[in-house]
Amino acid sequence: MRSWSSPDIPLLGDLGLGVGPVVQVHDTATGRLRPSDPSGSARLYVCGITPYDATHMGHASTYLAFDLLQRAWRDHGLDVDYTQNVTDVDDPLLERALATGIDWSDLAEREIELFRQDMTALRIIAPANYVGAVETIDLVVSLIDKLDAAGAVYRVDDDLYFDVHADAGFGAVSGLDEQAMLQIFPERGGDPARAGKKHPLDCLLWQAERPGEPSWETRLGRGRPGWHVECAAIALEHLGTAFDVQGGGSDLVFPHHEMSASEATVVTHEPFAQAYVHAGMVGFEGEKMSKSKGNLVLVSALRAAGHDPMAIRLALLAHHYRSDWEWFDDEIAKAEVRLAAWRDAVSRPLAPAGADLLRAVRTAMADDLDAPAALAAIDTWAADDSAADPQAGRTARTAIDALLGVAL
Ligand code: 5CA
Ligand code: ZN
Repeated sequence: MRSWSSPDIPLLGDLGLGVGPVVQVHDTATGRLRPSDPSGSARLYVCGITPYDATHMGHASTYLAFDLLQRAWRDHGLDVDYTQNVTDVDDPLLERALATGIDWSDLAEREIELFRQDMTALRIIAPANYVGAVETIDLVVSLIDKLDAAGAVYRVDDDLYFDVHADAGFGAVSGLDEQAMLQIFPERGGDPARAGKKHPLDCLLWQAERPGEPSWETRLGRGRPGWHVECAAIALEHLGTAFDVQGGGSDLVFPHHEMSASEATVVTHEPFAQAYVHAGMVGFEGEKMSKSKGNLVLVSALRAAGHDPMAIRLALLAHHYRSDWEWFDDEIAKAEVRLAAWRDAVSRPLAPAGADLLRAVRTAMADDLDAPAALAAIDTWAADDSAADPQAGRTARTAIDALLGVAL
């Protein structure tokens, strides 16, 4: 489906400013920082929205994290091959459509368009491949056929399930034991208690048609894809195996990323991704911000209230992507003060030399995307009134644009 338009990203290397260091990112599967320095393009898959109640600040924070990763990769001289999905047919979307009386595909289209507008306003790099589940039915069917050939599929009534123990490495992404998995599974779309399953953790691959719900005629019968296999199919098709980073919020570690990885590995006999990178959860009023709870701060509402999208971006950048944090309404006012100070600072005819600042920002961002450290370095530079260098303001403006995506 149509993506959105990416912002222009200055290449600091082309401006004679050298290249940034190798990027280190935290991999959930190993619990360690790992260097991410592929030869050729870096391949990135980020799990996209389920399009209802888009775009809240939790979504924005997660997509910003992977925008920062791409900026750091590019600064190191890499090209980036970026794919994102849209879960445009799934239970929560259909439930919301039913509850509001809006056609499910109209609801999805409306929310995807709002998401595109919010991402554009926040200057978030767009995926080259932006792919909906409803565009992916054939790919899913063919992946399920391959899983079946590998002996990993069984039927419960007319639905198809994945036998998670077909993958000897099941559990390697989350590192959770079975008891912990069993606790989380039903909270995140799983159905451990369904009669007829071989193991409670086995997950749905294909759901047979239910009355009043959308379905597609395929050689598996009339139905629609399960959630995890959608992302496995899209990522394999557009990025291949062992791509560099599988990304999303930490609520996707289990079961979603665990299941997608196992389903892909059973078919390809290769790792799904090299690293699993997860953004922390943004909360509001004491709980995780979520569509199902309704405690949302929407990017579009902040924009409609007249807040500069660059201040929204700066408010998000003030938190490390891996931390869980809570949104408070005064965050935007603080970001507006910082934005104004930075705009003044880069406009000075003479400013403190920019080389140290560039080094500090690059070092921070290559070290697991430490945006708060980068912001602190820029604050220090902006507050320093030892005017010396006529180029420094321009260098700082360009570096802040390239590495943090903030247009001053
Ligand atoms: N469509 C699936 C992924 S395939 C999905 O999780 N959709 S979503 O709309 O619920 O979330 C979209 C992205 O935002 C996911 O990466 C999710 O992990 C992330 N996300 C959701 N809520 C929050 C939150 N409160 N804080 C940070 N990230 C969040
Ligand atoms: Zn996904």
